[in-house]
Amino acid sequence: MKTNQFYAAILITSLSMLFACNGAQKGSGALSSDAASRVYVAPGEYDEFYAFLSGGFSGQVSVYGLPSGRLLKVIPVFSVDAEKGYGFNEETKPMLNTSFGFIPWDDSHHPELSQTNGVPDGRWLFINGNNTPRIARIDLTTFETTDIIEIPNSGGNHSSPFTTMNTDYIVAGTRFSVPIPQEDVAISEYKNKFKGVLSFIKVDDESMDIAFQILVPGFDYDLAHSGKGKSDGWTFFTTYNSEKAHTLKEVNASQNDKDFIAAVNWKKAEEYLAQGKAVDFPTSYVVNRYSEKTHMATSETRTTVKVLLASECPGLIYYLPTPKSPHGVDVDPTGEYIVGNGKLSADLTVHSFDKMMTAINNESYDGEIDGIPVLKFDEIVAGIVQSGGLGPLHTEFDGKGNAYTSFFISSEVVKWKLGTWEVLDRVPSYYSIGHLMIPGGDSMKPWGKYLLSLNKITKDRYLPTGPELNQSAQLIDISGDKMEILLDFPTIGEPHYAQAIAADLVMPNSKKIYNLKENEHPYAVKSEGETKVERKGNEVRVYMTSIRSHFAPDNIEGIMVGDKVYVHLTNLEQDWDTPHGLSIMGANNAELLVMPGQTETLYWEPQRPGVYPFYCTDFCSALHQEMQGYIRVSERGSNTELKWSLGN
Ligand code: RUQ
Ligand code: CUA
Repeated sequence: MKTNQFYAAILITSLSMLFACNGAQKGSGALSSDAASRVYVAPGEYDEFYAFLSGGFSGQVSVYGLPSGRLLKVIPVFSVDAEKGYGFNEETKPMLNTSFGFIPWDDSHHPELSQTNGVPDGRWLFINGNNTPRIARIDLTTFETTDIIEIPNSGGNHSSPFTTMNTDYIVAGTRFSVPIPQEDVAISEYKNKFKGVLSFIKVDDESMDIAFQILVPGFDYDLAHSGKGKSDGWTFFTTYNSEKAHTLKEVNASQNDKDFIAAVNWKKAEEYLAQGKAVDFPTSYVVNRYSEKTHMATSETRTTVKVLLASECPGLIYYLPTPKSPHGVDVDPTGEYIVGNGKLSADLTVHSFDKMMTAINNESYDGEIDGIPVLKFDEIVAGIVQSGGLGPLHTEFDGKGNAYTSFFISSEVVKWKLGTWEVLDRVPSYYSIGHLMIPGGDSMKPWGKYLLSLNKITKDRYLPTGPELNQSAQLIDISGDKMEILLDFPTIGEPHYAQAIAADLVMPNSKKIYNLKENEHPYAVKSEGETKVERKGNEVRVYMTSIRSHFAPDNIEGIMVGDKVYVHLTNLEQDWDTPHGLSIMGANNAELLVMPGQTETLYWEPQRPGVYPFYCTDFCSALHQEMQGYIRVSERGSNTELKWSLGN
């Protein structure tokens, strides 16, 4: 199809979709009669899967149970969260530090579960921050964010944080190329000065750091997936804008018939690294880690990063020509097929890993770009899925030889067969699907029972809520030959991507309390007897405890206007699900929500003399309403004695 014909097709399809949306009739939405019973999880029963949905512009991760679609938790990651005090209390503020300072918001796109032998293992969930390039790790024993690492030399951290099959690395590719190192240059210098980097981040139990970056041509790097099985050792990144356009990109970056999938041999990169081929680039990036022992996060600034220059490392990268500005790149469970989802195309191009290796051995090149060989298209293509739909974005697999692709423009999920490339089934999405997700569907062993369609537009699916409607997810049963829609549910923010895992791989490890005896917070107290208030100059530290249903101390006097007051609250409870909250009237801050055995700190600068109540915000017992106290604030320089009490 010629380009303008193609755009005409897009236009027609989009328009017809719009009419379809507006014309939808309510009351006729019923599905097969037993759909409801198949998503019904009776009161007191558990869901079969944990699903982790990105919050997009909310910066968070939300956890749902599947098949019920019940919201289990919202995990604060890249955005401050007043509900949990994340980014407001002293302990978690450092999590949001970057080389640009404290950044309380980001745009999170792709949750990614850690894997062992190519299968999600339930240890960690990673997610990227797109705007100020970052990657976070969430510990799945606590469902809390434990690490956030900034990615230097990057702009728009989109192709991230996809893992290798043993979580050797998680990766990050720059969506927007930028001057590297950053400098003040004319934007029209794009073609000469702007470059991309692909980052490989090493992960272990205690830390995350950038092992190396690879300097690559100034394209846009959109998505990634690593090889598995026989293709382990390779990571594939899609590129668009191989035109290197810097203005009116929607037209100028869509000129070339084919862009590329960059196949990166990271085992080769390790060899080059060992040979000392990497260059130390001066830079600045911040690594933040929350310790479960001290209950505090700390930030560290790193000042160099190891960079391999793709042009000087033969065998490190090959380009796989792929039609029409590919978006997602997805590797099937066997590791043989690399699916390029050309978002401006009707067809889907599937490359063969074996053929790629043969082409590399035979040096079947179609020229090179900045020293990176371009492989001959015809020699690497395994097959083409024809007329799958319009505007393919992402593909996942069911482990039974089938693939499922989201088509944004024609707004549908299409099921097709690996190897024969025939289309088997299609089901509409409501509306404009982006990613789709099968539990384990990008791993070697998918749980091929359900598929979640993550939709960009909601329109008329729910009761209207003014101009803004929540985005929407749609659960589809893929266990039979025909796909069946079972359930719609609203999401929080924009669920770009999601991951899901069998509940029994996570549930047994879920932590119930923090052991109070192991609490190494420097301002923790382990009993009411140790509680106290200390003044040093105008700095006041309150060592406070909570237990049903009182704080100790509960009355404090002798605080002055302009003091810097730190209330360190240790929750003495050692029972599951017994947090206490703390809020102080007039504190320019959020509440604290302190888990059993944990210590958190509320910072407060009292502004006016008076007596200020504080109270517990989490309904914790029959006497929760009694769980309160007072802080007396006197004029600066007054001689009110510093004293505190409980029970008198
Ligand atoms: S995106 S809809 Cu992953 Cu941010 Cu494809
Ligand atoms: Cu403690 Cu309410």
